[in-house]
Amino acid sequence: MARIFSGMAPSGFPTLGNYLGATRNWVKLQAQGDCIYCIVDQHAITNFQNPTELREKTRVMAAILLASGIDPEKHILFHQSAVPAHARLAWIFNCVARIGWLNRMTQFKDKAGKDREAVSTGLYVYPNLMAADIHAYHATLVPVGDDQRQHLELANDIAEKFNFDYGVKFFPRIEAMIPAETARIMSLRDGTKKMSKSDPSDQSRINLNDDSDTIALKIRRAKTDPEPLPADPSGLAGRPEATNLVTIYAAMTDQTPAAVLQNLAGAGFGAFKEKLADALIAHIAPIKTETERLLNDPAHIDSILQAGARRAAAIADPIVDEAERIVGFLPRGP
Ligand code: AQP
Repeated sequence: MARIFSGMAPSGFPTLGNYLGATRNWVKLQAQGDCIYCIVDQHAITNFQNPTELREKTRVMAAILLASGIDPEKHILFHQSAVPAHARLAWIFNCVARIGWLNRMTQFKDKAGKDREAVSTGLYVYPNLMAADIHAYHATLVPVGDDQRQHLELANDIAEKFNFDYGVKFFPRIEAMIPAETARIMSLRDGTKKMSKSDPSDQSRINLNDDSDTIALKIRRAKTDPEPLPADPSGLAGRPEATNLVTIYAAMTDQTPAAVLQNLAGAGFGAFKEKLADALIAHIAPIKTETERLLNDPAHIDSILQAGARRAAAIADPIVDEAERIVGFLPRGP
């Protein structure tokens, strides 16, 4: 059976972008392989996190993933910092990856902005830790959104160079699983920017723990243009905000964008936004209710994550022990 790995950073509350780009696939993939899902708190601190809030966001993220349908009995759900194998392998990968490779990472350029000298070194080597997250399990399938494509290519380059430098065939190639139509959900305020949980504007995104009134308001305020909905997707060219809302509605109602437009051609955005808000609320409200129920018992959430971490470590430790042996470290001992 294929081993599937993916992670999500508790740098905010999960958004509709995380859900459509990643989580919804994570849930479906549970029928197809052994899944290891990781709340990557070590990635989250590449930007400063208030410690109390980080603990809260980690638990909320776990609760939302469980409420969305992740099964922690059949599969593994845990927090990254609880399995030291990730950091051990990341250090080896820091020494394998080349600075030139990291300099090409567009996510670093986007996140660092103009102030490159002032961001953390963790943000710079983040893709090496992400490669370690995956390779520590010899996972081969990685469900992610389109924004992570370049990082996965880098993870393959690192594995290839490790194998070449040490004359081994130790790390397998990994394959990205990127959903065709919802690979990149965009901000509600700017259709050219990805929807992001750490965007300073809460109005730019739908959070999976937003209540129904908040969802309706955010959709009413979402940026659009004055044209009605066209009859087919070609009429959305050059209209990023309209495209984004149609993509979201199509995903929420399990249709293609073309089918949505066939049915709603000529409708104005006022009426369309009401339909969209209703579809989102119908989908998100049950997740929010279950999330709140789970959050009433934080100790139970912690125990699920800790049990997951023990099972994750049992897989990763021997693989990372072997990687350390290959590079020439003495055994850690019992
Ligand atoms: N807007 C998006 N559309 C589609 N997929 C998305 N993902 C994130 N945003 C979108 C996918 O969600 C998974 C988890 O992402 P992450 O938490 O590791 O970090 P990220 O990609 O950097 O997501 P955010 O929301 O933008 O977080 P911050 O604000 O912390 O940077 C990934 O599979 C990602 O592709």
